[in-house]
Amino acid sequence: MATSGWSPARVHDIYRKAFPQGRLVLVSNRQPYAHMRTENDEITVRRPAGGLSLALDPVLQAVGGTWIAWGHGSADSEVVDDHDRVGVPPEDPAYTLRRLWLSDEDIDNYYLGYSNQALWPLCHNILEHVRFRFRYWRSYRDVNTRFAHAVVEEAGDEGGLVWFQDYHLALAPAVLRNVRSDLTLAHFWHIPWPAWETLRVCPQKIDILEGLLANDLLGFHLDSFVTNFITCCIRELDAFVDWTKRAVVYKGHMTAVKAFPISIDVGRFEEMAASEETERRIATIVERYGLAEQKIGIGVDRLDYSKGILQRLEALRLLFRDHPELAGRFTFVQVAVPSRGEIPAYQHLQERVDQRIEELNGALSTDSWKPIVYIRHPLPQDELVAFYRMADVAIISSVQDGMNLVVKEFIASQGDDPGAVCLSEFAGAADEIGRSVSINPFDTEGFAESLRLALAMPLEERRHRMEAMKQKLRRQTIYTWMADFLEAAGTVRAEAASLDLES
Ligand code: ADQ
Repeated sequence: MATSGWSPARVHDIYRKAFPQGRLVLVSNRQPYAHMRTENDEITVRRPAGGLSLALDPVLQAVGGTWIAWGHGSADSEVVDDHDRVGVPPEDPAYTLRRLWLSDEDIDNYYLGYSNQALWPLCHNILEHVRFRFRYWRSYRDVNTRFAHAVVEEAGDEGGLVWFQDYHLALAPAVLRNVRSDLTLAHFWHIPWPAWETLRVCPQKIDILEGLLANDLLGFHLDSFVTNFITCCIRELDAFVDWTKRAVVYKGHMTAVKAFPISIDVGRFEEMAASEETERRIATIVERYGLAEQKIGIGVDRLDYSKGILQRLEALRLLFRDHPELAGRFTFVQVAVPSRGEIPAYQHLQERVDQRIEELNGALSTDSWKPIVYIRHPLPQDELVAFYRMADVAIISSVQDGMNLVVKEFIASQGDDPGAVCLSEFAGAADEIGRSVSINPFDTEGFAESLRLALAMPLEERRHRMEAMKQKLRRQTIYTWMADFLEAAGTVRAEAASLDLES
């Protein structure tokens, strides 16, 4: 298997080659472990079911160092020492988790406010949901400053890398740069970067750009996001740009801005999917939801307006309307985890999705069949894999998405009788995957027709397409992503030093 040979240990070697002495400090909003007090008054440790924290944790375990994040577990504050640190993983500590505490006001304003009602919709170009409030911004600035101060306390004196994750922390690099010019600062932005025409509506755009330009390396999923970011720097800051190197020089400091398309632990998904346990799970699922002799479609999403779930339901409505022969023969399984439920736009979305599914099921169900199985809670990864593996078609219909890992998880989970992939052209993954059935979620009729074609796709064509997609995916895993990023972080300051930045 082409993914073999990549492992946390190899990423460790790459890190140590780049930073022989220096400590790795990773900074993210979410933490990799939460300590929770149970009803029996015991403390348990909760780990995320999937996502980036799960993928980065083995690397931190291999490299050592510190992870700084918001401590949101109900017993988090009880297990830390006087410096808010706790060793993790709890059973055999390999690195330090440094927790930062947020008040309810911080959560409302920094997290639910500026991060998720200003930057998230702005970067996804969904301006109807953008809310700018002074109190959101003040809190975002304050929390970012506190994250930066925590880094100062954790970074040690040997240089090393500070690696920021995502849009919650756009200002922290600039605060840190002012006090620790010896550290290499790098940032990965997990969501799209918008065109200048969109960014310009943001009242704090200059601070955001300046915050990110304090990094030595800034990563996005796609080169188109890199281009958007650099264009914003030219339009707003009059920065000097070397397009060939994808480098921005601003106030005498160079930031390399590069694309690093993120991926998943491909080998792990392939192994899970091929296991006998998965076979057993599939049998149980078929039984539980009455899916025998059905064509099965699958959608797995956080309930977010960027994922195009309503557009997908509308395309399904047209598909069933125009192809009544599918009644009783095709079931769509929507697994949707409620997300950011305190925000009105998300509450509204949840209501509309619930209502549309109820309407569709109400109008079309028979005694022995309903068109949509709706699962409204997170599933463990091994159960998700079973759903992926049994499906005949996956629908990913994002109206805008940085990458989208679900499609990669689906591909890695396919076997000899693979499903077809209907993938929005507006998901970053569309640039990567090739050979999917491309859909435009804004063109509902075209979308429905693509679904019909995908469901009718002969086995040989599905195999052919899936093999091409798998080959590509195996070359780009979460480990190659980390290795590429860390290698670039290791050389970026030497590259900057070779330029005459003052001229
Ligand atoms: P998201 O928008 O959260 O992240 P996405 O790429 O869609 O992420 O991945 C979602 C993850 O959550 C997947 O690993 C999936 O398995 C898991 N998940 C979703 N629904 C689930 C459920 N019901 N039960 C269990 N697990 C579920 C952001 C950007 C993306 C980018 C990622 C990574 O918006 O564009 O791909 O970061 O950089």
